[in-house]
Amino acid sequence: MKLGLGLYRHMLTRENFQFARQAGATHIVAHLVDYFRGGLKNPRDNQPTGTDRGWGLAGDPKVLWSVDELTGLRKSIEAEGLKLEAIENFDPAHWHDILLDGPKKPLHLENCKTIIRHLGQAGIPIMGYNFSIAGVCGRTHQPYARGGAMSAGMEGPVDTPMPNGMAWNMIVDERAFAGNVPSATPEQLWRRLEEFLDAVLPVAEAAGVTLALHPDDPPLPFLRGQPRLVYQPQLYQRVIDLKPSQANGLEFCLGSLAEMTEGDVYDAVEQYSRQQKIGYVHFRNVTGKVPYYRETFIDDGDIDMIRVLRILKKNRFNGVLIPDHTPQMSCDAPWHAGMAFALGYMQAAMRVLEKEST
Ligand SMILES: [Mn+2]
Repeated sequence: MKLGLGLYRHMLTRENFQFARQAGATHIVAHLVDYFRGGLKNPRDNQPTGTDRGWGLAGDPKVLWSVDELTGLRKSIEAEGLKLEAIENFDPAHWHDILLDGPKKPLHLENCKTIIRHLGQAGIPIMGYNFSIAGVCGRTHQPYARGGAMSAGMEGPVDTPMPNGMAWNMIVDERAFAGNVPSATPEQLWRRLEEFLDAVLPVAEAAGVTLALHPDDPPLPFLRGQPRLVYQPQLYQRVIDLKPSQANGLEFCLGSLAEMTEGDVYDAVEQYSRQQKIGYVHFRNVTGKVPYYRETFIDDGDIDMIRVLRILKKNRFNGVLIPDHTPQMSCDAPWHAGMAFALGYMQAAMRVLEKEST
């Protein structure tokens, strides 16, 4: 198992690569979508929050991440003694009509194929994605965590409809007509995923890139009137069985899995690591379940993180673990302090496990 750190787009700097290395990380997971164009409600030193209008404006629909850009990023990370393990998330500007089943779907399928090919050419092994119409939304930010640390949570169901022009909790069309995005059915959403996988999996296989699906965050069957895909642990199996392929993998978010109302997080770790389907792990902790839960410090939630590591080790998981989110710590660098705390805990736990015999 390897220790990694996820960095948002504006954090992809030499200083932050050094920070990751200093905390013992060997790998980076990079976000290339800019989630922070939404203004003051969306502080750049925390995970993205946003409003009913989401995280703000999506990227440039005409500009796909190029081989040069991806290769340059990989090299700048390697220059600091780290490896680039994954890119996390497609830009909604590039693929929203795959999620919405809109008129640009053929173009957007080509976009995703191109981006996956570019990752392969740039030597980046994993593309993380979150196949969600409404995206990561409906959460609250309050001093929920130990010592009054600011963290994310949920205070009940969110049914506010999604306005036209939005997808994946970002704005993809500023000039959209008034009104709301019509609700899809769960069957339609699964069909959209199947069409997506049919189109991109052969390309991913040829490019040597693994697609890794994040479960829904928050994991509710519906949010903002739209169905969601993986909101119970068993639904991950449905994704795997839908298209058997080495390239059909999971971005395994422990926090989202623990927030689910059914199943057991340790059983899920066992089930999916045994099948060797985990691309990389979001190693974070929570208390409670949807629609009432809170993100916690890594040692302070419902999940026994050491027990999770033991299961991953038993099943010979050899990929990367990243902290995903942490509460903000009270100091001049709230995000970095939170991440350093999580990385230190993970580092110690992994060292202890290495010394245990299996
Ligand atoms: Mn996650």
